[in-house]
Amino acid sequence: MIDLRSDTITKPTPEMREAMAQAEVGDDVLGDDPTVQSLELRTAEVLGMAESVYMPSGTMANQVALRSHTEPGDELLMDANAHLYYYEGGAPAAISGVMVRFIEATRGIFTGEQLRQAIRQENIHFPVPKLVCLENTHNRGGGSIWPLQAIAEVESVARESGLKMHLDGARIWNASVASGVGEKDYAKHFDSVSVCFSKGLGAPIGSALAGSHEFAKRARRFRKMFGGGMRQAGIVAAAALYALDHNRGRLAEDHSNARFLADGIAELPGVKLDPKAVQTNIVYFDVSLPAATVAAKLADAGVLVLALGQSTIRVVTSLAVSRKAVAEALTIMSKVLSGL
Ligand code: TLP
Repeated sequence: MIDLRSDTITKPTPEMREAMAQAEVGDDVLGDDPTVQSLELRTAEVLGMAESVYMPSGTMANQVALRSHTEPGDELLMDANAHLYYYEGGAPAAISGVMVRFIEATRGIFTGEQLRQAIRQENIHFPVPKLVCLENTHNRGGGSIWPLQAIAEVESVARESGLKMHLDGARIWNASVASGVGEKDYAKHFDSVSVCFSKGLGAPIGSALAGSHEFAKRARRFRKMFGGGMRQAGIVAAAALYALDHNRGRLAEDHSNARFLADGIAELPGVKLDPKAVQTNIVYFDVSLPAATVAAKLADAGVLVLALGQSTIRVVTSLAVSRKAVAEALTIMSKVLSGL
């Protein structure tokens, strides 16, 4: 099977497992795990933020961020395809009791002017706008990268109205490798940044949430409340630390494989795909038959993809799929789609 469903399917390599086996551990809820502490320091350093808090998942990191920044009844501003609204099980409403106001976006990206139009002036009839959320790279935007200038414009509008800024940076590593803009240069525009080690970086588990010391203190309290306080977590934090220090640079390979795949898929019958839109490791395309039917046929032939909606399919490259595997997947896809 060639698995192109996500970059979350990566498994720890022997070197990563060795780092896990050697990890010094302790009870992290009691503040005793040296490996978790090293990971939190190293992550904060890479992001240029004061502190970071290790989290079991990207979803928990995002939702702890929302809870830490808001009070029930507050309003968040984001695009309708943002992971933290679209894919997190209604958590903003269920956990933080907040409302979401949408900004129309192109591939997940909107302008400062659009944000300005969406912010309502103070009035007792309205919820209190609190937090602007961006996602970089943007998953449902097709792995799109927020241009730094656009982030700066959005930030300046947010600050004029006293709003805070959160970044879902699950794939900030991909954005940085592809754009050449350092993680720090993205992060400095935000009050909080969530990052994932368990996607393209290849760790089995784990995320982090970064911000000021004051923010991190609040985040630690909510992490515990949400059940995310972990004991000898160094065993998995060691994998994240290994991933952070060894697997960021190689993401360029995944991006080149995604472009190769996109160029090939765009030529197949019944497919709609603009290869120029592919910026990182995520490729979306439309098919003329129901996406679930196409995905099932591809699975029978040995290629796993994700059917999303009626006619859309997503494929993602990662360290789990070499150039050779990607080329083989393309040959299989060509046979299957030509035969439908
Ligand atoms: N994304 C997963 C699915 O949930 C869709 C994937 O396969 O892409 N932020 C972003 C931008 C994400 O893409 C994801 C996971 C998360 C947050 C959540 O991370 P986890 O799965 O660790 O909770």
